[in-house]
Amino acid sequence: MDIKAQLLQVKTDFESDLENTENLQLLNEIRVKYLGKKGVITSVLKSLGSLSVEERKEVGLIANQIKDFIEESLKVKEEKLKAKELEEKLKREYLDVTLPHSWHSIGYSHPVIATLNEITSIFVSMGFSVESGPEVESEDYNFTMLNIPPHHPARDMQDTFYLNNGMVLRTHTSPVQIRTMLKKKPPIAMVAPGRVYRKDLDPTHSPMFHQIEGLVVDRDVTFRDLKGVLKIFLETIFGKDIPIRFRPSYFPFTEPSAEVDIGCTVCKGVGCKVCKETGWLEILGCGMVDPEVFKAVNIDPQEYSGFAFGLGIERIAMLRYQITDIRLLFNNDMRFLSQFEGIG
Ligand code: FA5
Repeated sequence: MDIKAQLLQVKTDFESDLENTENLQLLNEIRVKYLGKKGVITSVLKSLGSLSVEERKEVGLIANQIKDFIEESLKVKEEKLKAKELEEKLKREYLDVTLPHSWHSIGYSHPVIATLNEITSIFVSMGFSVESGPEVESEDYNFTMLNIPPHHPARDMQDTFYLNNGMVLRTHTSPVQIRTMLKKKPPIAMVAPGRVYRKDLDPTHSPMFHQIEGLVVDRDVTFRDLKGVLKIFLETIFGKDIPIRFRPSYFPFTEPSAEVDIGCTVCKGVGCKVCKETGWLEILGCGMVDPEVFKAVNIDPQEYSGFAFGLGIERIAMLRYQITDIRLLFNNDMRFLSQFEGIG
């Protein structure tokens, strides 16, 4: 076959190769096959040297036309294939923005923690600072410096977990009163939320529960101040119309002492199982700081006076959400807990 015929054959072969090419990788192989260094066109062009000048001109012209044709055709096909690939990719990666999204819950506060945070923030809004202390506490801070000497029967009021090393699991948040008064000089207005422990287990008592302690120490602090602060707090949390009563009581670290009752939130004072038919619910303990406590932390009781209070958080959460068994709060049953989504 002469060179001209060869070239025409090359063109025909190229056209059929191109026709059968359906992706960019094959297209590149065709480019190499026809236009590469060792490609068909290059080798035809190299062989032109063996021709006469006339023939070389003629064949050279045809060869270059075919080369241009191949280059142009490759370019057009490349664009087509690229467009096709893009279209397929878009189809493959189609995103239906109207589909419902998969649900990931972001979590929410436990009803006890939500109540604790809410109570803390009410006192913070009245100017109280927030203090903390350890859950493993010395007997001194948990009892002795709070005017409960060793072997005093008052220690039995709070069934205590004793540890082997002579420490205790704190039975109340009151030791944070001692820690704060040792650390800070009056005026003091602080609350101390935290976990406490007692050997207790029944529908209204748990071996681990939460308390929040309050302490105010300054010159001329009176029982009226205590009543005012607690009234604001209880009305904020239970509503303006909540009946409140102060009942004389006894705590070794306050004198005089009181317990505060609110009108039963379940029966509205008529009498029911929750309030044991009394119409009232005990909500917290409080009183004026006993001079013996001031002496233990080197604060002069002639110069300063103060009040303190302590309340159980679970008790408040149970009243607010009408929970009848404290153990529900600690079983971690999602059917129970999920009812509190969005409360805090
Ligand atoms: C005290 O713990 C005193 N420290 C409170 C106090 C502080 C009085 C400052 C005066 C001045 P009491 O033992 O009553 O007091 O406990 C306070 C509250 O903790 C109770 O009213 C009750 O709501 C809650 N509480 C007590 N034991 C448990 C328990 N086992 N489970 C859940 N809540 C409890």
